[in-house]
Amino acid sequence: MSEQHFKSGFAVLAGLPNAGKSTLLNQLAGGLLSAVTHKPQTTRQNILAISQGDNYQVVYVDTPGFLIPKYKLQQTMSDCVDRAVREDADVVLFMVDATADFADNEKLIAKLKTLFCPIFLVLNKVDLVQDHTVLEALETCAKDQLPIQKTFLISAAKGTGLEPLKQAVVDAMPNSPAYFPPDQWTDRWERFYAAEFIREQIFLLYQQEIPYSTYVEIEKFAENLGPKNFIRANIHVERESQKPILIGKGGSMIAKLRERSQKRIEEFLGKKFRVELNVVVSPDWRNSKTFLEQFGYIDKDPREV
Ligand SMILES: Nc1nc2c(ncn2[C@@H]2O[C@H](COP(=O)(O)OP(=O)(O)OP(=O)(O)O)[C@@H](O)[C@H]2O)c(=O)[nH]1
Ligand SMILES: [Mg+2]
Repeated sequence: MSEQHFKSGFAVLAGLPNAGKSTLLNQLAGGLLSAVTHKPQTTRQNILAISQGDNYQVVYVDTPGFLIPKYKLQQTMSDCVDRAVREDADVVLFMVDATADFADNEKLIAKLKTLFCPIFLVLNKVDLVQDHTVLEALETCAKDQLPIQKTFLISAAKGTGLEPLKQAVVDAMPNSPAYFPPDQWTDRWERFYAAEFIREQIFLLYQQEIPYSTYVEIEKFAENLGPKNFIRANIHVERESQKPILIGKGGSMIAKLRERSQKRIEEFLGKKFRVELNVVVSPDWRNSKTFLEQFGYIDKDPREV
């Protein structure tokens, strides 16, 4: 295949929190690259998954759920969506949970209206919809407001309806050489995934504000040291009062978290790890520019370096 006919570009998944973007990314990537939980606002940063074929390379971009920011961390999440749809996208996959209220998409639609790239409507969770007319109504509603080029009915969780979507995405890619080396399947490294999967387990294990108030920092990632590799992570919380909740009575909760995180990391990285967790209070970090920079959610201001 000559370079001339090679297609490559970025397909950006955009949608409200909980629409199923990360579930779809994982299906498209054929692996568990992005954290999925039943709670909204699981994804905090853009995550890439690279899909390769003989004559194409599609870079799928999972973004945080679109929301109106209430605190600085949410502002950085919203900036991620903005950057991905405006600067990167060759096609936007507008993901809609077919069981949710479509009217909630109003602000996201206003943003998508300003784009020049093609938009595909992806109606997700169709496995939960009995009445097909609901899907038709959603499509009509979306088409009334946006220049939808194509519509796909999928169940990301069950993996149905994905082939036509994948093919349409490849067709929408411009002629371009590949952006990444052929054996690369993500832009993130093992440390990032270790932190992300510990965070995923926090989302699954704890209630209310705790998941939203935590940041996971990998303090040490050591491989090839004896029979087991070793990860030490600091879990940052916002307030002193959250520390005992995270730890639980007699350390029961943190022990459970450690066990589940270790299992998840081992599955993903395909190696044995010993995981050690430590809880640290970083006061009001979600609203602190200094902490958000330190945690990598915002780039450091070069004038201050
Ligand atoms: N029944 C059903 N559930 C789904 C489907 N796709 C995703 N889900 C569930 O919906 C929930 C949210 O999925 P995610 O993939 O984390 O959603 P997201 O859009 O990435 O959410 P944020 O990262 O918070 O923006 C999870 O509990 C998924 O298992 C689907 O096709 N059918
Ligand atoms: Mg997500």
